[in-house]
Amino acid sequence: MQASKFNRIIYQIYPRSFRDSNGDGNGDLRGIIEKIPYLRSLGVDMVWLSPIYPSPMLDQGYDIADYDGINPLFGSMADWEAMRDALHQAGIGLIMDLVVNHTSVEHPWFRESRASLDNPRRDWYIWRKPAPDGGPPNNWRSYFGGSAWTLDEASGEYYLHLFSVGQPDLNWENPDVRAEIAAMVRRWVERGVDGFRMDVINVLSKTPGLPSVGDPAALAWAGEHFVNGPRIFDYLAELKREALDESLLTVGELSYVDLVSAIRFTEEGGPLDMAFSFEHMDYIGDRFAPADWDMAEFCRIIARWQTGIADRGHAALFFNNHDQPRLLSRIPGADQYRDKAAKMLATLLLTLEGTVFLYQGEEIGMTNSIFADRSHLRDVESLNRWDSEIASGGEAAAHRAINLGSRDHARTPMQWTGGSKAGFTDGTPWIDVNPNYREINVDAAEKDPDSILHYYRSLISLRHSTPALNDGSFVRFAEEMPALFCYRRQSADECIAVLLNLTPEPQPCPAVNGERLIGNYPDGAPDTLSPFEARVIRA
Ligand code: TEU
Repeated sequence: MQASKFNRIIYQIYPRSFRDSNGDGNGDLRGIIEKIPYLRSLGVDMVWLSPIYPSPMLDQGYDIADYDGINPLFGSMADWEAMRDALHQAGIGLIMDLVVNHTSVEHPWFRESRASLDNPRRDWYIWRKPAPDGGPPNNWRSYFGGSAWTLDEASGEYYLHLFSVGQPDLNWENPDVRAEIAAMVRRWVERGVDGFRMDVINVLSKTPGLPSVGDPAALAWAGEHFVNGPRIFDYLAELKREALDESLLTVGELSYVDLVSAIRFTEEGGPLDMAFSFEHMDYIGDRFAPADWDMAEFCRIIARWQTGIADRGHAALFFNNHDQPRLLSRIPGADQYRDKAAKMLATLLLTLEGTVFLYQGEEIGMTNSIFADRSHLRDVESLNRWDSEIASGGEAAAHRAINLGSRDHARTPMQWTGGSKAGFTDGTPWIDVNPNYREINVDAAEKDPDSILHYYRSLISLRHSTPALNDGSFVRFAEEMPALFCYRRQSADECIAVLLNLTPEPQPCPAVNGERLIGNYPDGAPDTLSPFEARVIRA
């Protein structure tokens, strides 16, 4: 079946950790080419590549120094073209990461901007004089900790960086900045990409005057003057008009977004095809000091978004990405039932309404890793957090925070084999391989007909061949049973029922008659679900 734009299944590759072809310890584009047969056999329709542009890698490539180049760490433009062509030959589309809220401090635009107060590019970034006490111009906090402002000693002014100190925010108020970004996007379209994942795309527009926020530490306030700012819809409409066409797939990453605004971004005629929202990941609060993971709450949020966005906007569905600890490691009881819990989560993800995004390693049930000390961490946010925990709580507090919340959990190398370095590299990997690679790897999963990997394949193929799973409405039932998540996907001529046990204990469940399409246990009693059991039934 030819998947419509919205029915595609998309696989996120974190290139530095996917496959290293030249033994330098860093994943690369030739490594991706090697693994195209694997992607094809999984049945995915597109891949999204996290950034591969030239970058000092302070934020692992989300700090871009040249929008039109390829980081030599990953290969050359010729390698990129070879990868694009090989993907296309395999029938797989290519989505590039568009990071335009900020550049790297190494970008020539920023070098010029910081060179002098009267440089023509001074206004391309957000510069302000110090507050009367000499401190930052307002109380905004960086997403990665500390003030969002850094003083440039040479000019005596501060620049704004919502992310790391190496990622100054572009000034989208300036029409030259917008024109230059649109031209850059057009160049990538001409190079043959099939879509864009737009990094923190709802924070481009800041409230004029850059007023301080109510309480910089409180999530509800944190983004008050830059999340969905006053001109955001104008900017994105302009970008769409100037650079994008309908054949491209656009997915926005929306920071701190609520349902109402997510719909505005993705409704018919809106600026984006679909959007990632974070309520189902962020309800635990601070990732490094989270509330207990609560599957009932997680599913309640999912159900609310499913029902709310239906027919109005379009959701990009995901449980894992390069910014999140592995979901499998967060769920109470899943350590005892890794295989069953991974398949239950897969069943949930692949039977919801929206466009499905998988993250590398999820399909073999990869888990969080262990970081012995600071020297094993690579992520700028984790390093910042380690330091602040050491200062306030000491070593034990730092370990606890990192083990719960570090983005590095998602960034350990893809586990291809049980051999040396998990078959990721012949060299020394840039970040340690998770020690569990001997049991959890693609090779082993290929050989086991009952593996998580084969289960993902079956689900992907089921979704591709079952219209109701793509277009059917979502209706929850048996809501009075908090240990379960049950829903129907209903289209004009088909009804699919999904029954999930969210717990590591057997649970009574409503009886649903019909043909069993897939499940993670052999057919059991109709009125009981085993630990983390998932059942999909054509009702
Ligand atoms: O992430 C945006 C971001 O802020 C996330 O860290 C988000 O807050 C978190 O996942 C919610 O739990 C994007 C990229 O995905 C990330 O890798 C970059 O570091 C960041 O933008 C800056 O470009």
